[in-house]
Amino acid sequence: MKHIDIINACTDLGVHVNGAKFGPLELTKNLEHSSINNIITLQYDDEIVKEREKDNKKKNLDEVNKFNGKLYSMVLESLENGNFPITLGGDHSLAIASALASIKKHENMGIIWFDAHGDFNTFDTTISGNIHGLPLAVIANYEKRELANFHNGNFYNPKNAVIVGGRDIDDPLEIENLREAGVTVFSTKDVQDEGADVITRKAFEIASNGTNGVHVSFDIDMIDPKIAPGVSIPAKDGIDLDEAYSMVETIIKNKKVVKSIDLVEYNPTLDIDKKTKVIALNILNKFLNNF
Ligand SMILES: [Mn+2]
Repeated sequence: MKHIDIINACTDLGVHVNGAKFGPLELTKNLEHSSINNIITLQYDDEIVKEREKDNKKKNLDEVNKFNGKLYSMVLESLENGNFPITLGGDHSLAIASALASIKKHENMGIIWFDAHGDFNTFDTTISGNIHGLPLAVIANYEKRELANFHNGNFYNPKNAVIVGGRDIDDPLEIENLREAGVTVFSTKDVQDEGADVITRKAFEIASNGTNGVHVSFDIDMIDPKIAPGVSIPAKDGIDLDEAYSMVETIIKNKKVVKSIDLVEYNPTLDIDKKTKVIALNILNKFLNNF
């Protein structure tokens, strides 16, 4: 049954490294699957010159908001049509739009953030000024001032927000943000010690507790960069491929509660021998085969 909408969110406005904007089209250019209803592409205006200066704490703020406002409408429309949206990135700032569109539709949701990074900075605590370091804080209503101006619905309760695979979280300020908000963090070491399936099941228990569903945001940089080098901000000593695929299987086992998915941060310009592309396509196809 054709019911999955793939939304290509071709952006790298949220990070000073270029190239993630080419990820979605690289993944979908020859993609065919009986589950796909539609493949929709959103690109930003090529005239925009991205800000790369280290000292700007709000890089590309207006352009990120403009892009996300359009993306939010596209994801919401897919949900309103009764379809299942998979948003392909692109840098992780796009999840502000996709996750908030999903909670706009479903009103009360949890979120699982598979990521090497916390993405829980605010404009006060960010070191880089890259907006892809803030989305989970925005979604969880910890930093919403300027980055969710297109959204008039609920936010995610941090008590139903879980990070899986974290290992590169800014010390001490971002860690303090997460602790103060009450977000659960399962580190890469937790995954290695307890097993990917166990940790992912725990994440679903927390995210689905008292909610109408779960948004899954899967950042490919959670995987070790030796295995998946095509990402903008690699963090060493990541999880291995068996663990990543085990997480995907557990996501699929919980598909009744999963309402929407992101697959983000694949950067073709930094990939080596298409290693990361193959992994991203494997994960995408597992979702297409099972949702
Ligand atoms: Mn991320």
